[in-house]
Amino acid sequence: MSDTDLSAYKRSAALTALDYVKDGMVLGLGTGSTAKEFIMALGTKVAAGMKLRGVSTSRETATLADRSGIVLLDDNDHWPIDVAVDGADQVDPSFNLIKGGGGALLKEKIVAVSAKQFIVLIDYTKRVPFLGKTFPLPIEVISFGWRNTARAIEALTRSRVVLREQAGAPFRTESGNLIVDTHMARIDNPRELDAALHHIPGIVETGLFIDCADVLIVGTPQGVETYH
Ligand code: ABF
Repeated sequence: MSDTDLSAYKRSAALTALDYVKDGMVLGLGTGSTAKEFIMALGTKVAAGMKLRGVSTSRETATLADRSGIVLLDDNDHWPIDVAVDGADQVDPSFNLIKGGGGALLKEKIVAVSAKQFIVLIDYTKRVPFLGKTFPLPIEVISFGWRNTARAIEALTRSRVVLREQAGAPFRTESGNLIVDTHMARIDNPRELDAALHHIPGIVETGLFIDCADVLIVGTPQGVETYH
């Protein structure tokens, strides 16, 4: 299935999420191609007179939000986020998520847990019987001693850990950190793994989003499915 084919399913999920947006809301705005569909669709609401404010999870999203006429709150404000909307890389049957393929997992998690309601938008290919295997778990680490941190992750997970690169150089997050992608055959207990990873010094945040999703909207060839 090509990305072009999947974009129609992402878009249909994004359009369904508009039902959760009301005039005057503060929105948490995710990052990635599915979140982009949502932010562009918000532009039609703003053009029709809706007043929306937002918190952006990346510079790319900030640019899109600006184009859609959404006023962004300052990083230093307290954010009264009504609804956060974002994509995901994998979703398991308990609606636990892997996120971070786009490299924005830290800001995405801060925004998701700050929101009264967190809505996850995916195309149907992101649903998996268990996390891992087809997508490595991204983990954001500080650069100081990152090789030691990576070794500790390898020892804990008994998995291969790969430093993410971009254009031949280490990928840097917007917070200035590195990302290591952890190739796990199967994540049996995402909650336990997330807790154990947080005990390793040097790990800033993991791409495991446990008990975060309040609503899951899935674009499928048969139509849109919504789960609460
Ligand atoms: C963000 O975008 C990330 O957490 C996730 O890695 C990615 C999903 O990608 P897309 O929406 O482009 O499929 O939500």
